[in-house]
Amino acid sequence: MSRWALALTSLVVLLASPAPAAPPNVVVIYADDLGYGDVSCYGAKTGLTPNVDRLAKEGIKFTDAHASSATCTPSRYAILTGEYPWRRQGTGVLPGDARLIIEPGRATLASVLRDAGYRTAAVGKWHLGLGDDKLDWNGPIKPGPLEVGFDECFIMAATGDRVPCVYVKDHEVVGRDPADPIVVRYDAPIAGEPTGKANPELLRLRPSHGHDMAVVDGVSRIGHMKGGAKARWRDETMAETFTSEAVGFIGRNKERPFFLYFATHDVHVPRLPHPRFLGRSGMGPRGDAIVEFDWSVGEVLKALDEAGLAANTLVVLTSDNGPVVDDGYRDEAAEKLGGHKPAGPFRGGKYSKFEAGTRVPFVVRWPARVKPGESAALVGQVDFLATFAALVGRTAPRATAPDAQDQLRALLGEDPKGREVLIEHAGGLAVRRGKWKFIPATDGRKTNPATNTELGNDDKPQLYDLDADPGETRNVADDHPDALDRLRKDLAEARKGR
Ligand code: NG6
Ligand code: CA
Repeated sequence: MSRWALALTSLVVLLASPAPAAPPNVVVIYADDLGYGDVSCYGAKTGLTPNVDRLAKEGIKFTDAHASSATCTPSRYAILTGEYPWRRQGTGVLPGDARLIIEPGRATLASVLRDAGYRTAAVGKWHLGLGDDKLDWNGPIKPGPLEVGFDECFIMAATGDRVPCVYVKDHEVVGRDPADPIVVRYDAPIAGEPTGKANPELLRLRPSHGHDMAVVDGVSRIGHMKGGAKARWRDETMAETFTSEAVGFIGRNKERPFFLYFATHDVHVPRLPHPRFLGRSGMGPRGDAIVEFDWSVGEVLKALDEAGLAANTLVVLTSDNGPVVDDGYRDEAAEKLGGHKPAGPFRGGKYSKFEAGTRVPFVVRWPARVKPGESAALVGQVDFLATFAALVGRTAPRATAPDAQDQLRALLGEDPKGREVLIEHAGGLAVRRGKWKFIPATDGRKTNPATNTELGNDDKPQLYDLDADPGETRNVADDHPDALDRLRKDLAEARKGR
């Protein structure tokens, strides 16, 4: 062989040999209040959520996966910090003017990936507080996502039903107008501003409980706000707005690894999906919001396909807590539910210590690495920081992420078991070990009549065998003293931080 031919052959061999595996992009799609049974692949009627179903078919569908808590702020705190929120005061559902509850500079899921060379973005619902005591909505809004590991953000401060009803991009309210300053208060009404309570004639969606303060876009909210007329969001275009930000971020980052935390507003109240989704579910606005959520998922998947990034992008889709039907507005959610079971086979829902409080849909897709299938491993969002740190060859800081375990093998479908023990949180705590679930005795109320939720409280200790009884209907505490004792100890150890 001539020297040239030899050189050519080596070049061909070099080009044909597999390139070192590039780190995968990471996309977390975080739904709000989406229940275990709210998507077709987890038991809802066929065709309701084709895009979520596609993701599940191409990935792993987890059947025992959990948000850390049965409400939003604590779950988001856990997913980003790797610390159970019940270790910290002030991590309950926050008002829209709360200060940031994650210390600037603390290691988060985002900062770990950023430090590993990822471009990071938060899009959608934040609900972890913004700024400090002196926050002025008309000036720079910080600290916020950019101070805890995100390179960029496009968010709402809290929830769709809480003021301020404006978007925040990086450090600034979008559409801010110095001539029409924004005032936000939670302690008292603002003189001269209408409220849902005093001016029901202004409302196009009425509250069923609470939600009778500031009127924005014909909907009364929690908290009071004045000004910012041009900056106020329209509820019907919120999903579109967030989705186009998510899609834009993917498009801008084809050439480098990225982490997208895409936290949708759907299917939280107020449920006002875009008119093109109205009637699509046959279940009223709550079902239509599920269809809208599925559309958002489809747009993200399409963006990954079009950018040629789908194969080496790890997508996780999950929810911040279980489902609730009436969460405070007269939106016909209960009346139009029909045979739909938002919680699937589980008992309770959002706010509850029963399984449906935290057991949520959870799908992982990474075509380059993960074999499609189903997993019954016990997994929790509190592990994301350590798990994704491991994915990029790093370790989680034990001091600030004490509860995050590296569960990468479980997430990739290589370990069928997952966690030994997982703590569930809904006000108080419950604990899981294998098939067992223990809820300590408590004098808390048994139901929340406003939302019609069974909260899981009882004055006797409760033990359930979830294999035999996933619906937590038979308390077997008296029949299994050993299991009861084991789980009691698990809970005590977890409380101590071991
Ligand atoms: C509750 C609200 C509920 C919802 C929830 C937070 C009332 C009566 N109820 O206090 O509508 O906003 O807080 O939801 O105000 S979460 O998903 O953000 O945790
Ligand atoms: Ca929520």
